[in-house]
Amino acid sequence: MKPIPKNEQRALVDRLMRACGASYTPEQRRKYFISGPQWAAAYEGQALFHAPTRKPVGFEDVIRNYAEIGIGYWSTHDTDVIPPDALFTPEQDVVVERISRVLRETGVKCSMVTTETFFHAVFAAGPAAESPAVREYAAARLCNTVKIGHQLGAQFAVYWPGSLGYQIQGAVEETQTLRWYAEALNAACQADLELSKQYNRAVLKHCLEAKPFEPQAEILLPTSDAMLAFIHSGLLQHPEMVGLNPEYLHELMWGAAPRAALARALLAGKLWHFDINDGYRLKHDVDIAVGLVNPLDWLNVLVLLRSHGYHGPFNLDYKPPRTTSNYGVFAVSFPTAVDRFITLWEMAGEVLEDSVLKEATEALKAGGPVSDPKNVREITEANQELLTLHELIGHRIFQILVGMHKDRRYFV
Ligand code: GLT
Ligand code: MN
Ligand code: MN
Repeated sequence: MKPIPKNEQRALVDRLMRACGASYTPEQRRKYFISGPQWAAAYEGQALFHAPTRKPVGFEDVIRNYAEIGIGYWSTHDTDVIPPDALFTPEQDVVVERISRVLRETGVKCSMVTTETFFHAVFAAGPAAESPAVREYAAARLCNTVKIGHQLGAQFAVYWPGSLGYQIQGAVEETQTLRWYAEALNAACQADLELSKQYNRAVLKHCLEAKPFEPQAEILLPTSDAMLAFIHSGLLQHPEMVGLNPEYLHELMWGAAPRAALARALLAGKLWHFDINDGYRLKHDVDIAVGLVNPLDWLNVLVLLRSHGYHGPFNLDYKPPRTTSNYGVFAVSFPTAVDRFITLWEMAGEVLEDSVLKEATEALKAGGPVSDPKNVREITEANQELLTLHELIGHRIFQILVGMHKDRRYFV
């Protein structure tokens, strides 16, 4: 093949995107509670061993592009949009007003705000550092984000305490650090109780997000389960205001079954917000777009969420790969991520309606007849043939994933 001239490359990408077909319209995409983070679209491809590969993109462009694609909601860190030195100054209000304007113009809604407590040098020892001044500043930042959330019409605030931990063991006393962290959350909830009255809005749903490793070497709240324990530890003044924002990959990273982690959050009534992406077990936080690594597991996750009536946001917390261009971020990366999510969500509906799966599941729940409830051999044998249905169920879900339940056939 001849080299593809630079000025023909976008047209090629567009043509092949059209050839993929099966994309949803912006109107169809807007029916789902899908949010696009500012930081995901603005990610420039940088990492510890990686120089940026893309140019900066501001919030106006991000929101306008989301609107065109049909991503109805937008989420942001405070410092994604307001430079750290401008926080708490009149410049902050100017930015918030500019954001409000572009949200109004595009019809995109701000669903979630979060505070960056991990990047700036002030958080070198974390947001619950020994220094009272750092802790006071961190708490003020959380409260300020709650205020911005109300000003922008958000329903959720997310907290990712990835820098709550240590590099050097023995330097940090864990119980004390967790108490200090709880104080910051308490301040944010207290501020919310006042601000929500002032803005005449419902309080935000405050959601903790766990990640097992990065950026600290050891993390004090590494999993969603650890966070559930923390919420109910007695340290929080308003545990009813605090729930979870699990991230699919963050559970996979520590070797968990994400679906089981989500199930535990559901049982606790704390599954409020969900970061959707994909990646590999026991590896670092690669934030690959939803469904590109584990589509079968994703389908099963969405079956669980659909069957439990989860109605919270699906936040596209992935990083467009550094091989994708600035143009590709909005031409390919976001629309395809949204469309795979919708396809998997609708497919999950088919799983729940499938007659084979229904009959198999009901039969398993009925079990085999037993006359002597203490006779171990009889109980075992009564269910032996039925248990083959577990594997049959797995096969059927695979068939649904590849469309064979709709007569799609693969001939040799
Ligand atoms: C950071 C992290 C994400 C969190 C973001 C919210 S920040 O990118 O890796 O998983 O959701 O603070
Ligand atoms: Mn996340
Ligand atoms: Mn992640």
